[in-house]
Amino acid sequence: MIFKDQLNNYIELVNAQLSSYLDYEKGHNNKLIESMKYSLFAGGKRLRPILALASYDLFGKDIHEVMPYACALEMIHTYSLIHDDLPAMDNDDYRRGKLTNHKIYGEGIAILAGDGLLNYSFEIMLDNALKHKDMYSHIRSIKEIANSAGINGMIGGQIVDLESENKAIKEETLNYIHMNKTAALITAPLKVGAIIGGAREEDIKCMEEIGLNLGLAFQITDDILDVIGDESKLGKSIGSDMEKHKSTYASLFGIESSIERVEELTDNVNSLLKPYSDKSNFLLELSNYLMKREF
Ligand code: GRG
Repeated sequence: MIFKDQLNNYIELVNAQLSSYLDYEKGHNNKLIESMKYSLFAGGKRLRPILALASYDLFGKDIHEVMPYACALEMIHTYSLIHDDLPAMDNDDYRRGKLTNHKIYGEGIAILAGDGLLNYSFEIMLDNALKHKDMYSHIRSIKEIANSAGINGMIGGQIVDLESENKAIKEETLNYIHMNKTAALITAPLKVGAIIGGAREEDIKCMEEIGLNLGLAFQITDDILDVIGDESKLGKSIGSDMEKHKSTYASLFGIESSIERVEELTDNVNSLLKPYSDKSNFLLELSNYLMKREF
């Protein structure tokens, strides 16, 4: 299958599954479900679930096995964006060109929508794990996802990012922020796809390496786009990263070195995927595509 077809195929699968998870009867929690759906279907790229599905496809046979984890990762990602946009954090009025959750539903509901998505993601994963007599790979995957989203992952990176605002920071601190705030939740889907697909330990390790390189390259590209401008960022309001003077790769090392670093990291991803030959073509194209932000 050619890349774009495969990409759309993955996106459709994920969207259908997410819709079914949020297909609730009308009830007392109507507003909450509506606000969770608002952000979940506000135009995200579905990068994290796509990575889980693509990694699974390298090793496993029935993609539905990994779907609960792919969808849970998107829910966790969406919760983090809802909370990140709140006045207490980045105070953004727009995301993906649309009003942010709290601008539509108010801060209280936006906080609960984020909390709801986070908790529901674990409910979905554990429900799925309980359907299997041999739960090892499922519990291992859930732990992987909890780690990547928690204090030793995304939240750990976010707190250091918050504390570093308006300060000069060292390269080591910036790396910590990027590896935890961004790369952790990009690495988890690649690892989980391999774990659920029944991959060997060395392949799981390789997927982890790919995720760390890809995640860092993804964040540096984001930093570069923040400086050189990009249409998708036009919706950002007062309080965005630039106005708060957050140190980024681009501000610390300049655009040229940042681009070189992204190329270096993308080359690493390409080399790590080589042993998987044709089967890894999708991931190969995806990583090159991501760096050019054509996706
Ligand atoms: C508030 C708990 C909490 C965590 C915040 C993820 C995060 C940590 C903040 C979001 C802001 C940000 C710039 C994060 C870096 C990672 C990143 C570039 C996220 C955007 O991911 P995409 O491009 O988003 O995959 P879409 O819109 O496609 O879903």
